[in-house]
Amino acid sequence: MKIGIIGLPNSGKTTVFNALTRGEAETAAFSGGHLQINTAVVDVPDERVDRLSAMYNPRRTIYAQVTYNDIAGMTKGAGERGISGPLLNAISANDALLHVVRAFEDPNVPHLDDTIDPVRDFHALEDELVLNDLITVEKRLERLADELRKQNLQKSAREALEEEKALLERLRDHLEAGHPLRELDLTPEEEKRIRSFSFLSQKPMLVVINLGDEQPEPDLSAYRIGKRAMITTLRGRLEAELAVMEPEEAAEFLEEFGIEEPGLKRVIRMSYDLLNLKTFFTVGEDEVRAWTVPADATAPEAAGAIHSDLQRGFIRAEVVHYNDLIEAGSMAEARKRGLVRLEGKEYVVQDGDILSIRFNV
Ligand SMILES: Nc1nc2c(ncn2[C@@H]2O[C@H](COP(=O)(O)OP(=O)(O)O)[C@@H](O)[C@H]2O)c(=O)[nH]1
Ligand SMILES: [Mg+2]
Repeated sequence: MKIGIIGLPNSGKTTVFNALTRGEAETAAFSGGHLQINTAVVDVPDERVDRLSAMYNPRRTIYAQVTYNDIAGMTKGAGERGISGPLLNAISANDALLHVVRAFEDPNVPHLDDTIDPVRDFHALEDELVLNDLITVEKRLERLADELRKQNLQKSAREALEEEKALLERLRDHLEAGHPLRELDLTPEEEKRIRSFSFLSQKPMLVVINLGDEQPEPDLSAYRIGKRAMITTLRGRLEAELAVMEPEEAAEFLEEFGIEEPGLKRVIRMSYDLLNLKTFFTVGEDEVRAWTVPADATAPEAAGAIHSDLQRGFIRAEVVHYNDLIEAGSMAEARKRGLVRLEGKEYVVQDGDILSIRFNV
């Protein structure tokens, strides 16, 4: 699972990246427009894993993970010409986007437009994504028109082209109205048809408003946030400093600024939830572990996430839901109460299921 951090220059992308990853990548007040990427893998905070780990006291505890890519090089106006190839590839390689928007004031950090206006900046970058996709769609529609003018087309080939044309025209109308593609409901077949285009505005997005250290929480209703998008705030610089402190020092710091809990946990959790995946767990003395699977995964597919042998030789899954296990207090008690079930190949795994796979290879 990869999340690309995008935003205008000096919005605080690298700072937010450092906060999320406890990293120390170089930030710069005068970063050039060139492409540069920082990458780090981060554990997704999950109190269910914490509690399971406390219950089993295993040798290893493994959380779900996400990869953050801090992608520099996005500028205003890029969409008019189409975003450059390497930058486009760097952004489209992600499953979701985290869009950092500058709200902090600092005369030492220049802004392209001189004034600080996060609502303007958010919509400017969103427009770039939409415009970039629109250019891609229009290019493809021109090609399709050329193809369809050919006389000697087979009937089936013509039908396929006509179908693609109809779909792309729908996308074009949506984009021309200024809406990102993530807000358009598509069937799984339609999704598949357009997957290879890697449309930027189709990716789920978390908008992070980057606040100054003591800036009050802004009104978020001024931002147009549609389907498959979420918005939150983060005190980027403060969180980045906090992220690399020793626990004692961090506690003092939190108290000084009147913060209950670091915001980075919330942001990591939100960016993971955005991907619309499910988490299941495996437990034991050796290892307590969170696994990530697509929302419609069946028990054998979940087994396959652990090891391909487990999917190939899948017989049954022993399933107890996390909530049931916690309520029962132990696996033995959950069994006694009949909360541990055997499920077959058709079973669709639920978020929070604890699985034990029976297999034979
Ligand atoms: N005052 C203040 N400065 C910040 C904040 N976040 C980032 N900066 C500064 O803004 C400059 C650009 O930040 P950076 O993370 O490199 O931005 P990027 O170009 O989007 O990666 C750096 O000098 C940061 O220290 C913040 O919340 N408050
Ligand atoms: Mg940067």
